[in-house]
Amino acid sequence: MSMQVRRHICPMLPTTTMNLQVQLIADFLPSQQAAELFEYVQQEVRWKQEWIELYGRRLRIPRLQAFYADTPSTYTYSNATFKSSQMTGELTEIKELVAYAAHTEFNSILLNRYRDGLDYVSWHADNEPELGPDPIIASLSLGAERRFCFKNSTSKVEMLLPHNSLLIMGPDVQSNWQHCLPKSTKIKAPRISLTFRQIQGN
Ligand SMILES: O=C(O)CCC(=O)C(=O)O
Repeated sequence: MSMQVRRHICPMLPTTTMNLQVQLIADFLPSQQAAELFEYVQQEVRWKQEWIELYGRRLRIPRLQAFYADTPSTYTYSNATFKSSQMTGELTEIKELVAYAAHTEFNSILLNRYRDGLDYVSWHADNEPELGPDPIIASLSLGAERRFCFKNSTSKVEMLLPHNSLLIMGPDVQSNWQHCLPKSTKIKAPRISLTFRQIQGN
């Protein structure tokens, strides 16, 4: 699989709304490469449905996940600890393209697989200590289009994340906003997100 970013064809769309520092790049990869990557991650990634502890109860996370890193590492999220799988050549290639677009470096990818609209992620910020202060996080969407929401104490912002779009959340987003991907009973098709992170100390 050989991939290129078409930044000259698909410029970054600045979406600075109410001081929400995010950018959404449409058609991030050429469409054939996006389709191949979607197929690759569906077939080759080691998907697992983990458990979390919430208010003293053990619950299954409402989506499948996988965690890949350049060097062996762990990532703890809502009391669930992910041990990394070794980064693959295909994932490294896409990681480098995303790092170039986001003007930063990433050493790990947390992947989420939403089997249909009943899978979701609830309100949270990616502010785990492993990410260090003010992390830049980028998320590549493949498959079904889903709503994505941000909120802080005064505002709520919603956007759609279509297939093959790259959302870049800037350094102050995780400290000032929470985000979620809500349920939708209408959506029957799967969606996968590859979320790119820089784990500190690796
Ligand atoms: O699926 C997404 O685009 C976002 C997932 C998310 O919020 C997360 O992994 O922290």
